[in-house]
Amino acid sequence: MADHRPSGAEPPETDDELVVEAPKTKAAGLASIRSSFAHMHKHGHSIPSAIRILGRMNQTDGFDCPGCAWPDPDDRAALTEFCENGAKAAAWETTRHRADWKFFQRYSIDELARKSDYWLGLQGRLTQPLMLRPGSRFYEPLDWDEAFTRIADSLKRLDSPNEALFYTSGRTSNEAAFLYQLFVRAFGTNNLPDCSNMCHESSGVGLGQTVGIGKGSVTLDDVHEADTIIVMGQNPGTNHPRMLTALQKAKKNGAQIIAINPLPEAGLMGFINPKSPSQVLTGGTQIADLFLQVQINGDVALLKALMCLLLEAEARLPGEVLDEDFIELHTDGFAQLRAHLESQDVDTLLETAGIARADLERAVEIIVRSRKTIVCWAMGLTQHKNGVGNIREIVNFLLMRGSIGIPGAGTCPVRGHSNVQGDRTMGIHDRPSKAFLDRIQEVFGFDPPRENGFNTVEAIHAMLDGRAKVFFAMGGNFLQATPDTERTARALENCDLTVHVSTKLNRGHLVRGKWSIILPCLARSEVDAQAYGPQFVTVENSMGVVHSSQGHLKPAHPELHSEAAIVARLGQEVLGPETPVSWCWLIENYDRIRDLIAKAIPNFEDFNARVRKPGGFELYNGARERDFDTESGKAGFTINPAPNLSLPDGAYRMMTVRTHDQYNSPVYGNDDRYRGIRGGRRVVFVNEEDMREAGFAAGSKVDISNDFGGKHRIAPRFTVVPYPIPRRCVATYFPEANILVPLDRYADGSFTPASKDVTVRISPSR
Ligand SMILES: Nc1nc2c(c(=O)[nH]1)N[C@H]1C(S)=C(S)[C@@H](COP(=O)(O)OP(=O)(O)OC[C@H]3O[C@@H](n4cnc5c(=O)[nH]c(N)nc54)[C@H](O)[C@@H]3O)O[C@H]1N2
Ligand SMILES: Nc1nc2c(c(=O)[nH]1)N[C@H]1C(S)=C(S)[C@@H](COP(=O)(O)OP(=O)(O)OC[C@H]3O[C@@H](n4cnc5c(=O)[nH]c(N)nc54)[C@H](O)[C@@H]3O)O[C@H]1N2
Ligand code: SF4
Ligand SMILES: [Mo]
Repeated sequence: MADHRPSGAEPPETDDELVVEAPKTKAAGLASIRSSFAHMHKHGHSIPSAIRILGRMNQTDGFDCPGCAWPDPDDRAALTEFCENGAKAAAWETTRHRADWKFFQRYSIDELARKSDYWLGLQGRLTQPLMLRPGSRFYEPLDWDEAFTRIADSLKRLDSPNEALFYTSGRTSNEAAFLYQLFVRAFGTNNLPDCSNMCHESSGVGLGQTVGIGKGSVTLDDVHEADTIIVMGQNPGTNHPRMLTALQKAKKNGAQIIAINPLPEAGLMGFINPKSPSQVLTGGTQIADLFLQVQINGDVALLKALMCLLLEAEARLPGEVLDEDFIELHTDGFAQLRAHLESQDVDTLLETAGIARADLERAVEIIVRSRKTIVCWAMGLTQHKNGVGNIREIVNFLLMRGSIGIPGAGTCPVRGHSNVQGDRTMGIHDRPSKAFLDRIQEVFGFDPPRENGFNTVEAIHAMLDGRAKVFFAMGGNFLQATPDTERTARALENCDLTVHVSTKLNRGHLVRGKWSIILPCLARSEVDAQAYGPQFVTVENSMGVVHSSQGHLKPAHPELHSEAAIVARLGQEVLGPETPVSWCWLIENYDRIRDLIAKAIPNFEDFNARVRKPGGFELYNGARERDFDTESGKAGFTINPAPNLSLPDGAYRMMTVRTHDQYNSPVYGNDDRYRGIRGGRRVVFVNEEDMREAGFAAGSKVDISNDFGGKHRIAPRFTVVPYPIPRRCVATYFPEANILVPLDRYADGSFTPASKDVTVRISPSR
């Protein structure tokens, strides 16, 4: 077995006191209020200051929560329209701590690499540009002018614009994203990998192919009106907590909820709304009416079995289950799907999924009550080799029942980062459509590059083999968000220059190209003052509502630039007289950027006026209107093979999930309250029967390893935690286990790394 040598690219093995308790069966409650304020306190805020900050979050005149992309209801609660994890995101961003130049004088990158991600995040906001010279182990301060000159020189020296990579994370505003993609395309490349590549890309591809739009079709009102809501591969109690309020409202209106997940996540089982004293007293409400404990990646088999049972039900109740009129008028390919389903053996499918027939029959009973069915999903479905197939099966299921484009029904991919959907709308895409590029050409008068750029997986390969030499990141943490941490680290180290535009220090800054630069930026909770006064920005939530976000806090440091201003400066320095726009003029007043967006991006006519309406406006969505933007103008049924889920002897299927105390790579704390974990992150959840068979006790120290593509990978010293998870399935946390996710195992058609289905072996630690 190869030795494991920590490279500094991975989180160190912290020796926190790990405490394991029974998992919770309900989310939120008073503990969530305590936790919100504890996190604000940890970042230096008194209770009045916490209330002042949180009270403006998600209000129409305030700033958009930097957490997830869940939409705001029209009837917002004054001062309290946020959840525990939104409060943590705000605390992390608005921290009173500062990682200034003295901090970087004190710690070398080697010392910083030995600190935990939690510790790095506690050090506070970055205040000035920093540079790491070749051979140096200390970041040193740099002035803004020199930073831009150096970056521009490196970009201009490249043999081809395609040797540069421009990554984006999903917090970037529409204004900054629009300018960024414009600059990158005017520079001459489509190399715009983004966090979507690792996230909902499979949703975008699967939905685009079948219903003609890569976004969900439902609104928040639809969720409230639905009769059945299926929540698959998603842990809303942690990752989209206010969704529980919407689910609760739907239940009050008569909806039944089916949860499909390998884990009985607390937020799927029950919810105690902390804002309701009666719920706090009575113990809240049950969320899932039916919990289907699917095995990891058993969803295609489950959905096929479900559709087979629906066909059987239709045979018993002709005309009541299928929506023949809709199928006839609006879809293609149903006959082939029906023939395919009729050739399937339901018992084999059920066995593959790990679901009992009686349970699935119960699901059918719930579903056939009404056509108002919504399917919500997130990473449990997209991050699989067959991630696109998973989404297409959901579409098959909805289409056969005509459950799309009517109130209370449709597709609901629940997005992650707060503006990840908007970034795509603005053109952050390594594979832009011809129509999009034509429009850029028409409006800006230059010929944008037409060939596809690199997505995340391709970008790592390009850095590894020297085809890409400059890596520029607009936010995010490319090192820890991507698979195969050691390979990604080598890829970044192979660059001539790495640049990170960031609010806070993360491990990605410690793995450096020959030269490395950090540009600190304003956060969206802060006042963004430009020549025409304070500016607001805009974002698009998971349901296609575009609205404004106005920061009101004093910037963490007077010298911080906004992301939009950083892009503009870069555009000016790099493109010089060849530039398609006057960058400085645009930055004086963001209305000017929005006027350009209105010209270049479909459905943004009159943007400045419409976005000033409190709550913003809803973008046109074809699928919502049954106006399917596909070649035939119809929605397409598809046939997707069920994956072979056999495992080699002694192997396990591992999913990497988030704890309740992290936002992707930023770690807010070392607890995962709902799953009963305190004080540690290096845990592996294992079924008790499997533990017995393998001879592991609770608390055993194990090494997790695998072999893929000729490479042996090992993540040492994890603690075994017995957990109600299906046999041969295990769960670990992201990013600790990313080292085990093979770079070249990704979703067919979307390149999304299969980080929810990693074959591993588990052995006692040596
Ligand atoms: N507080 C907080 N909020 C966040 C984030 C965060 O890190 N912290 N991240 C944001 C981002 S970028 C995103 S994309 C979202 C992520 O939101 P989620 O997708 O909810 O996040 P994960 O932790 O990856 O959880 C995946 C869920 O899918 C289940 N699952 C895994 N494999 C399978 C499978 O094969 N089938 C089924 N049916 N289920 C499966 C897991 O048990 C888990 O419940 O959250 C966003 N919001
Ligand atoms: N194994 C495994 N890997 C995964 C996943 C998984 O489930 N399992 N999930 C994937 C998913 S869904 C996603 S979305 C990616 C996330 O990938 P990324 O978006 O690249 O990563 P984050 O960890 O969200 O980035 C956090 C960093 O962003 C910076 N930041 C925060 N706010 C701002 C801001 O306002 N402006 C700027 N410029 N910078 C800011 C801070 O420096 C912070 O450290 O990870 C993916 N990786
Ligand atoms: S649900 Fe998401 S957007 Fe809403 S407050 Fe919580 S983290 Fe923020
Ligand atoms: Mo994500």
